[in-house]
Amino acid sequence: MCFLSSYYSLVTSNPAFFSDPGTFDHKKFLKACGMSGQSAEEIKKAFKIIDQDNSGFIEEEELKLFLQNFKAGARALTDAETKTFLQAVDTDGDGKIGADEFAAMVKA
Ligand SMILES: [Ca+2]
Ligand SMILES: [Ca+2]
Repeated sequence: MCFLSSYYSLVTSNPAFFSDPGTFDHKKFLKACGMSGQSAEEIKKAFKIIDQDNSGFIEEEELKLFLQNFKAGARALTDAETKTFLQAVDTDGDGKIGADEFAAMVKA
């Protein structure tokens, strides 16, 4: 995924995201990752990778493991980080992130 192209710079310039609880900021993360410049197709692919059970939504549990999609062995997000992230992205309030909400987040 995109992520792969800018992945190394993301990991090396922001190691705290992956190791230090409480440091995650999805806006900074996506910016560092360079996802906003990705095509709709790339964004869809990224969504599918994060949607591990293929349900068509990123549920809280999948969001929690978000960082592990980028770096093997990365920490899980804390409950507080997961909730903040979810609330910021879940615009229709159903408690999970749909593909359209994901795309809107990436483009924001
Ligand atoms: Ca899912
Ligand atoms: Ca939603």
